[in-house]
Amino acid sequence: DYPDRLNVGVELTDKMVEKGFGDHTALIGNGRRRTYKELSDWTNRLANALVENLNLKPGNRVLIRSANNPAMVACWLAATKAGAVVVNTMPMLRAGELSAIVDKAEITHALCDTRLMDELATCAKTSKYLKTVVGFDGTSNHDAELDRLALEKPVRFDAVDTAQDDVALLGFTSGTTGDPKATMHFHRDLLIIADGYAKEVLGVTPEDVFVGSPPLAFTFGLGGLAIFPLRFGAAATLLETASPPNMIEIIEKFRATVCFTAPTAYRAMLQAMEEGADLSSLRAAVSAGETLPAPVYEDWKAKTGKPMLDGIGATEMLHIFISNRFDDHRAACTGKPVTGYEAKIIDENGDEVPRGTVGRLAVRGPTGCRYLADDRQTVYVQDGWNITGDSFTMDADGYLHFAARNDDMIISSGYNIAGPEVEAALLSHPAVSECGVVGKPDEARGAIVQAHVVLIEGFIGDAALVKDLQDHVKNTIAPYKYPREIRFIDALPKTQTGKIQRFALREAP
Ligand code: 3SK
Repeated sequence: DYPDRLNVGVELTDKMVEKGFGDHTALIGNGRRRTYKELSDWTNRLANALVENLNLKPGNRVLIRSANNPAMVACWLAATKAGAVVVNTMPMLRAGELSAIVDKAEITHALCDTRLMDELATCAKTSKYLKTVVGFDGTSNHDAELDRLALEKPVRFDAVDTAQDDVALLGFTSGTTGDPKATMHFHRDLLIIADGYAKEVLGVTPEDVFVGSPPLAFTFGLGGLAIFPLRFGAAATLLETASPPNMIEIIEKFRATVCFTAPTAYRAMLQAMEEGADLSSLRAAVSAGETLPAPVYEDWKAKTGKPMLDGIGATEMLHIFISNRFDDHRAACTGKPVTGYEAKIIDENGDEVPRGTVGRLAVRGPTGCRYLADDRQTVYVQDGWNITGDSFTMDADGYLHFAARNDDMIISSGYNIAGPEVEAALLSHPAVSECGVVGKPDEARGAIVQAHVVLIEGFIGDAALVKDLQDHVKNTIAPYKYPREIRFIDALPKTQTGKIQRFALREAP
């Protein structure tokens, strides 16, 4: 239940000060710590500058371009307080990708870390929408135009009186297909994910300190590294380069308690623990964005005595909607729906399949997909259910088990083979660092299983290793699933959010 008039920017700053969190640490990053009071003042000054100097109007679409840092969070909150619809973007985007977003979202204003200005300036030169571009200092030294404008402004701002169902955020997703879509999320949606998943599953308290790697431009990161801590008076540490060693340093230094990252980083952390890293402060290790291989889950449990919380989310749904729980978790299992969400497994006709049968995952709940001006809306939402594009089974006890992205299913000689299952088998071989498995068209079989493998340093990709990997898969899962073709590559093609671009592997010569 949320009031009709609701501004999520105010809820996460000024309201937290009113609730008594003024002196608590809110953000840590770039060598500085900010309290909730400082964050509230900072965002109010910025919002005054956006309105008075940059003529920002409620409903204007504002693009923010930055790596994860406190200034990016402050800009997002300030623009939200001023009633804007925000599009957070990642630093790696080039002018062409930025232009596609600017055109699709009809962006009028852009707030950009001055270190990342070039590509945005190129995009603005030819844009019919983007007329106002202003720099901020991502290093928090307040040394750029927007910072200087803000410093002269009062620390009070009359936030725009938005409705709970006004759009606050556009989350862009290129998915694994490369064709961008914008998903609209209301002010209330940004609180629902905190009051649902973060409260129910993680039990966040003001004592928590968050750390993690997903970009704030990705709703996984915005939730996990900004909304969840700020909603409960906790602290967020923000890292511009969130490599495993940097995350470990922060965990040790600030005794971080909640970590959001993907299995590949957890594998590196497990290795670092062998070498003495102290991750004992972590009480919650959230894994999402990629399938969690059972060995990583098992290893984590064995080394830390705590579960790794695997979950699945989607930009369309805003955040995680199915998850394991601290007191109810298992390997190779995504868990059960977060309170408020329902899930079912359906066939091509939309009928529910028997328990244990692979089908398409359909979910509904308090958040859901609303694409901006996109025909794909009617594909994603059918009869009020969101069809996420993932294949799952639901077991007799109602637990959900990931099988594959629908387009990751390989049909070979009449067998349905889930690419990620073959990947998990390959990953349990000591020579394999990362891998992506796809179907390669084949006259006799329809498709064959083709694996693209990145080796751990020191291993040589020769015929003997191919045979060894094939035998290893045959001994690990049903033999018909083994990769008939194995290619060794230096790195996997990935989306900016770290997901394997299987379409690029399929297209590889
Ligand atoms: O699993 C994902 O890809 C995801 C996407 C958006 C938000 C949260 C998550 C975990």
